[in-house]
Amino acid sequence: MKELKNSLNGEGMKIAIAVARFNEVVTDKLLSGAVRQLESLGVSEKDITVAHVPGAFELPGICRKFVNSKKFDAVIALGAIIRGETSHYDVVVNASTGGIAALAAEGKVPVILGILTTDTVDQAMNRAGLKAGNLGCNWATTAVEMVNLYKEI
Ligand code: INI
Repeated sequence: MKELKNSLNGEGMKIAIAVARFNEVVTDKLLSGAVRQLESLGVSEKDITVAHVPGAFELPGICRKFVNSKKFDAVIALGAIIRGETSHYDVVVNASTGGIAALAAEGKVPVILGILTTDTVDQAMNRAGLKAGNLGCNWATTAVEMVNLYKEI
């Protein structure tokens, strides 16, 4: 049996992050958590590219552009969709998460689903570092782990 090696060494990796401005008070925190964690895993600041888009609905398109550019080892999509703020919550959730999932499943490079879906701003803030840790950090870790795993195959 051969078991593939897992590693959290991000040295030399080029990472793209797409982040939605909608609910920026939350997504700013996700972004800084992700960047901080990438750097702590060895990714150089100059190798992190960030694109800001209006909302989570725009994330799948820009992430596809990042993937197709072949310039990045992984792509992270960051957003916050809050039910209290919108009547078309379900439309935005389904379109953004479905688009990211479809892109990720193509398996070209790891595409990380970093979209919070919550009922309230408080819940989102808690998951962006106020109480429960910053999920942006977790998603950055997932990106680095998956890049190394893809390289093993
Ligand atoms: N976009 C979000 O990222 N989060 C939301 O909670 C949200 N709400 O509430 O509607 C939201 N809507 C905007 C959407 O993502 C698009 O930017 C817009 O529909 C234009 O395509």
